[in-house]
Formats: sequence, C-alpha cells, structure tokens
Amino acid sequence: MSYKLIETNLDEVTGVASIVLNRPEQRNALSSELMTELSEAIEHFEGLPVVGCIVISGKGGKAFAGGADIKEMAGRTYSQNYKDNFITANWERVAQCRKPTIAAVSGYALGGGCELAMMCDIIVAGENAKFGQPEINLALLPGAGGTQRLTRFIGKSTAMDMCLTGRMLTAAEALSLGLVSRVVPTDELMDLALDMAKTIASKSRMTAMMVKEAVNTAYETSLSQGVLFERRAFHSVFATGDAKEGMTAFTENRPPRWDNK
Ligand code: CO8
Repeated sequence: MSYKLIETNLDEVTGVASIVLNRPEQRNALSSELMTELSEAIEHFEGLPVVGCIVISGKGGKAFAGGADIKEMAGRTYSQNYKDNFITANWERVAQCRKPTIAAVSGYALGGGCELAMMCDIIVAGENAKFGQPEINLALLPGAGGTQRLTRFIGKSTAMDMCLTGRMLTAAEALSLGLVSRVVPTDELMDLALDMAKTIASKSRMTAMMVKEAVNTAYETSLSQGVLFERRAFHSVFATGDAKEGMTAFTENRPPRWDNK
C-alpha cells in the first residue's frame, strides 16, 4: 500500500510493523488525510497474521505529533463537526486495534499527538520528549481522549494542571507519573521501540491480544468486573493450542513453537 503522509514498513521475519507519521515540516500535524491513512494502515496491519506488534513514531525527531492540524481545523463549524462526527472514527481506530501498539515519542506529543500516543498500549520516549494538552491556549479542549485517558493514566491533579495551564511534561516527569514505560537517550529510541515490539511479536499472538484486551478492561469496568473478565479469559486461554504448547515446552525444557500463522 502506498501513502502520502505516513511511511509504513513490515518486517516479516520479526512480525514488527511500523508506521511513521511523515509531515516533519508541519511537526507531523494530524490532518484528517493523515489520520485516514493512519487508520487504513492500522486496519491493514491488524488484518495480517504475520504482524505481532505495531510501532507508531514521528518523522524528523522534533515531534511525534504537534496535534490535530490547527490550520485545517480553523475553518470548521460546529454543524460540520457534528454532522461528520469530526474524524472520530479514524482516531478511535488506533485505540480499537486488537494487536499490541507502541508509541515511540521523540520531541513534542501535544494535543491530539499526546492523545494518539495514549491510544497506543505502551508509550516509550526519548529524553527530548514533551507531552502536553495545550488546547486551552487556542480556547479549545482536548477532543480525542485528553481529558479522559490522561486523567485515568496520571491522575486528576496533574491532568487538570496540563489541560488548564497547557504546561508540558518532560520525559522524566512522564516516566515518574507512569504515562510512559521507558525513557532512553533520544538516538536510542527507535532501537528500543523496535526491540520491544520484536519481543512482543515473538510471544503467542493470540495470547498477546487477550492480554491487551484484559489490561484495557481495567479502564472500562469496576475492579470486580475486571477481575471476573480476567478470570474468564484465563480459563478460556486453556482452550488454545499455544497455552498447551507453552506449558508443555516448559515441562520439556525446550523453546515453545507458537501457532502464529
Ligand atoms: N497544526 C498545524 N500546524 C502545525 C501544528 C499543528 N498542530 N504544529 C506545528 N505546526 C506547524 C507550524 O504552523 C509551522 O508551520 P509553518 O512553517 O508553515 O509556519 C511548522 O509546523 C513548524 O512549527 P514551529 O515553527 O512552531 O516549530 P517549533 O519546533 O518551534 O514548535 C510546536 C513546535 C511546539 C509543536 C509548535 O508548533 C506548537 O505549539 N504547535 C501547536 C501545538 C498545539 O497547540 N497542539 C494542539 C492542537 S489542537 C488539538 O490537537 C486538538 C485535538 C483534538 C482531536 C479531535 C479529533 C476527533
């Protein structure tokens, strides 16, 4: 598939797919055209059995993404937004991807850029990363989960601070708050992200998808419902060939062979 505003790559040996947001001169601003391409690429990779993990990053190093495209949004009206359900489907497609996703953030992840990163399962960051929800400076508010996912991930006080003052978190702050899982020197970021993706892709694909579903359920349900969901998933994973293979391989002291086709 060929795209204008993103670059994609698939390593069929490791099962790692990567998507690079490619508007560096516009700080990878998330225009509706770019988001359409991104959701198409996610759809494509999700459907390929060979893909075990998807890494999303931004070209140029200065920004993962500077947010939704303000120049494009400036002309929109309330009725257009309402009638089109303003590009929501394309944005949510990333969150709905059933395969594990990693956001590799170098530079700015602002507004919709921060929201896009939070739609991924894991965020890893270079030391130069900055996370923010500066929509308030435009008299806008976050529109793709910034008030909701951010609050669940880092708590009310810091989320309010970011959304009301527009202040950005450094990579170190984001790490200490649990927004990102790992921070490395910026020039090591892509190696780290691709390596993590390779590790994830080397596991049982089906079980990795079940793990993702179970962890995400923690954000959608009460604790008792979530624990019940997890228990049911745990019971059902015994019906898969991979779980049998994993436990058998352990008892036979050999590496497992997953049914990842
Ligand atoms: N939209 C459009 N263009 C942008 C954006 C953006 N979000 N960010 C940067 N650019 C453009 C600049 O206009 C500039 O273009 P040009 O060269 O043509 O003038 C180019 O990128 C380079 O920008 P800078 O010179 O400003 O680069 P710096 O490296 O100095 O600064 C920043 C980078 C910090 C990212 C800065 O550009 C900035 O503050 N950008 C705006 C950040 C922002 O306000 N983001 C929030 C946008 S609103 C939003 O995301 C709402 C999400 C709702 C989603 C809802 C979906 C359903």
